[in-house]
Amino acid sequence: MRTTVGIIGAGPAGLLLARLLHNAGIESVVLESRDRAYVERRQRAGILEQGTVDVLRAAGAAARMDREGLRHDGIELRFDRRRHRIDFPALTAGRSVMVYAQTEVCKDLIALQLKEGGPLLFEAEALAVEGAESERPCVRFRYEGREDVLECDYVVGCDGFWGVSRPAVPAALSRVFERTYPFGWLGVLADVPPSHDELVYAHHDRGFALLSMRSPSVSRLYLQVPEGTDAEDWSDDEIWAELEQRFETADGWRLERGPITQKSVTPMRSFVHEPMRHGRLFLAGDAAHIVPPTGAKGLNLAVGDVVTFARALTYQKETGSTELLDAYSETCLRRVWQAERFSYDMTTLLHRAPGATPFEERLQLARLARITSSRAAETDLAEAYTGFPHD
Ligand code: RFL
Ligand code: PHB
Repeated sequence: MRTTVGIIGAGPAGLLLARLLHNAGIESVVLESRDRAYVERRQRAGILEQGTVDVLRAAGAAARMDREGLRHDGIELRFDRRRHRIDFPALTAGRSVMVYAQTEVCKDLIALQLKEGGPLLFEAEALAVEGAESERPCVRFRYEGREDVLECDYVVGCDGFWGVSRPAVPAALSRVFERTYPFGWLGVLADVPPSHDELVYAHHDRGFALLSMRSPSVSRLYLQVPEGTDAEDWSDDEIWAELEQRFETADGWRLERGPITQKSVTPMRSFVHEPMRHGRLFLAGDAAHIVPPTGAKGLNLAVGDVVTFARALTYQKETGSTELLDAYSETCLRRVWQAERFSYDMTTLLHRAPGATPFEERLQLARLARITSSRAAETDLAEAYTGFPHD
């Protein structure tokens, strides 16, 4: 099998890249190790930056998002039993975000790819990327019980944190920057209308809590839990009781309960692999970097990477110049490090760190007070949350 761009992974990065390349008249093949139902059901991100929304629209992949997505013009920060709204459009010259789940973005892109695009093979597991330094890199993969080889001009590793692409960069050339956090998020989906019409990020002595949503009738809620917690250790009643305590306000706000349909624990990590390119192998999305979910940046970064790659390859095709492809890693990493910084700031601002000293706890409250009393500090948060424009 032969193609121009071999794409490993059909998460948001791989699927959107296939769509962007298709629109630019460039052939690709997508290999995905899981089956379609699994990819379409994996619960993850919920917030699309303004720039991500714009990219999906320009790619012709936004029809359902524009019907069913919920435009959000702000978030609420809650601490000390008080509520503080951050008004995005007022602080950022009109920018906002969209609540539209990653599962739905993936469903839309899969349907489009199968209808209009090149091959998208499910249950096709990439085993290794070979010849990244040559003119003809290839992907060895297993499909329908047989091993096969996909020969490519370029390989883009969109295979997430646990994929095979990143290890194909020689260890001597790799640099990893990493931080793990001594807590995770217990996330639940519940069949109950969200108790607030915007996301609520709550700082509390008992730990962080987040109220998000999937639709007007489905809530998505998260609780900070100790590292290594098993979701099954928490009964539904315990989860609701804990959420109630962490979200409690002085003005009598109420959290509505409903049946919990899914629960799982996510570890929290910051991770960057440099460089994001080796020869003709390019890394995109979670394959190259991870952010803790507090800043809602992971999916949006994946989108930024593949937009950068598609633009660079289109430029090469049109002008013969590899200038943008050569700048890929540097261009992406500028944005990646801003998202790392913001996600780290939001995480350390809002979580209770085990072992924090009283001094550090007071500093955390001072940071919250600063954001809620200074328009400059609030603007900084609003700009980063709604996302920096793609450069
Ligand atoms: P993905 O989605 O992990 O997709 C990688 C795909 O590659 C496949 N794969 C392989 N295929 C073939 N051969 C192999 N050898 C393969 N190995 C792996 C996998 O099956 C999979 O289908 O990576 P991608 O595309 O880079 O997308 C990244 C995003 O999924 C991720 O950053 C976000 O979900 C992070 N995230 C959030 N991001 C946001 O922008 N906003 C949010 O609100 C947000 N909330 C979250 C999140 C992530 C969370 N978890 C579960 C980590 C909330 C949570 C709880
Ligand atoms: C989500 O809805 O899953 C979500 C929203 C905002 C975050 C993280 C996750 O910061």
